[in-house]
Amino acid sequence: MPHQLPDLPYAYDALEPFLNEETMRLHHDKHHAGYVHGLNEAEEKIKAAQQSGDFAAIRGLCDALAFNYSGHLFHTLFWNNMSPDGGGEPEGELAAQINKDFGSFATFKARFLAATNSVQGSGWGVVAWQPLGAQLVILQAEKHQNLAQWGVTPLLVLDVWEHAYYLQYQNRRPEFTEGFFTVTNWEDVAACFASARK
Ligand code: MN3
Repeated sequence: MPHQLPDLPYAYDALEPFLNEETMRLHHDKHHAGYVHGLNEAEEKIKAAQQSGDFAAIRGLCDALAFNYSGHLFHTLFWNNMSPDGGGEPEGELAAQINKDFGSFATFKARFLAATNSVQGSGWGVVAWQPLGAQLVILQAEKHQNLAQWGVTPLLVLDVWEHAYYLQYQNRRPEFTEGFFTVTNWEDVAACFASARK
């Protein structure tokens, strides 16, 4: 079964004014769809190379696989991390973990924004659960796959590729990333957090 593009969990214009319909349509229907297509294509080519015994070809194909798989995963998470009913602050165990690892929600937010705003070129800000340290970690991803840590589970991701914001915000990345907190779906992040710790 090839990978499939999931529908957005809300209407294309549901996140306005933070993100307009045109940005969301292009981002989901063209960019995310492109990663799904690239992922399926890479998997097919790897399967064909395995069957023909051309193992030397697989090294290059794995670059495409890592890039497109990570792009598909992050976009799927990103759509669910936002909601027209989002915003505010996390509650419950997620809030307690944030306070434990970062001291306060304000410090967490400031660190996440600093990390995300300083991604070099195209990439993501990432909040992940790191099981070995039993802690939340703030990471950057360059492109989708670089700078990852093995074994961590991403819970919250913020896309700062220019396609995510340039139509509306041009070069004002910090305005876009600050606005993300008006739609953050903390219930979804908390559900991902609970699932990651099982
Ligand atoms: Mn994107």
